[in-house]
Amino acid sequence: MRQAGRYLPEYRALREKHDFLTSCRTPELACEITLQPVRRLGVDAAILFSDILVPLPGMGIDVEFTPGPRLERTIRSAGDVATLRVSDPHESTPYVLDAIRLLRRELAPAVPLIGFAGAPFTMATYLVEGHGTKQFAEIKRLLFTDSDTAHALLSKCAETVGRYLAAQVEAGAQAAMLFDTWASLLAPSDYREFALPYVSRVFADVKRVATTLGLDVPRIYYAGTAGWLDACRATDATVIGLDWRIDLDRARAGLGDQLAVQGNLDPTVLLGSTDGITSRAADVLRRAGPTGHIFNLGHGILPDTPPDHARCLVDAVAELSSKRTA
Ligand code: 1CP
Repeated sequence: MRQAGRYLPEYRALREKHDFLTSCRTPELACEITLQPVRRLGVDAAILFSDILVPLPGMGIDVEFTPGPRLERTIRSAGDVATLRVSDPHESTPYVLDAIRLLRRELAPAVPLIGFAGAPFTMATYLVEGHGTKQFAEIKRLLFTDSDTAHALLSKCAETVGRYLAAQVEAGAQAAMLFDTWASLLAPSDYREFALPYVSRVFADVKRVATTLGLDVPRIYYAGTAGWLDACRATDATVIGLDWRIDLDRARAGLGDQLAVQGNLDPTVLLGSTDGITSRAADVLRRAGPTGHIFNLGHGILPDTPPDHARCLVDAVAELSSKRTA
């Protein structure tokens, strides 16, 4: 999940001088912010500093962050969908690809770089709602009253996101992660109709480009927690990211043994005592079993997290997992 951000004084210091979008659009700044948690926490992997909504201006919709996203206009009709472009990442987001190339030079070879994008359904949710929401009334209204327009919108999102994530792999990202934060609000049958086929399309693009390059790039699908978790087997992901609302042993029972899992510590645990952090981390590791698990928080780190507590977690996971494999 997000490992950079406001909980780090060095992030706040940079953000005093540069706004969020400027930080995303300037390869040197995006590179520096990506490296901040790697240096301070000693994590095993880096996640590119950017946002899932960075490709929207290329599709024809401006966005500002206050700090949550606000879109210049919404997409709610067939006519609106017709105004959206399928963007070429080399033209619309060259700075993301430059940041990746820069990071591959700056990161130690043992620290892989995770590239990411928003999954089509989650992107479509922002396009229809225009901002973050708790109700999701407009996106659901579109799905249930005009499913043809919803599919046309999801197709454009899938094509844009597929090209975007595949271009990140071409530029040097060593894993490709899709965030489908809002798909968990769908009933299983709606998930199968409106989200799953478009996730598969994006991962097909990633797989094709990786195969052409002779690379085996993990495809990580962040599903949060959802009633349709077993359907994730059909997404063509190789890893499923989970939040904390499901125990990993139970999640595995639904996912089968072909998929690795990622997650699933509640980030709020980092606000508590260091003893509590260590014992919760041990519980996640115990339920995950000895292989096929990438330890991670179940969602983004909270702004008032003490950086020392994040470091304590990384150290505890390193120690507990070295004991486990010893
Ligand atoms: O390590 C990192 O910092 C990675 C960078 C990263 C990622 C992976 C950011 C930076 N955002 C994201 C993903 C993201 N963005 C998701 C999927 C994961 C999740 O569920 O959180 C979503 C839904 C967004 C949309 C978004 N952008 C939100 C969510 C809330 C809402 O109102 O809908 C927010 C707050 C943003 C802005 C943003 N993105 C990233 C940061 C550090 C921030 C805060 C901006 C700031 O510091 O001013």
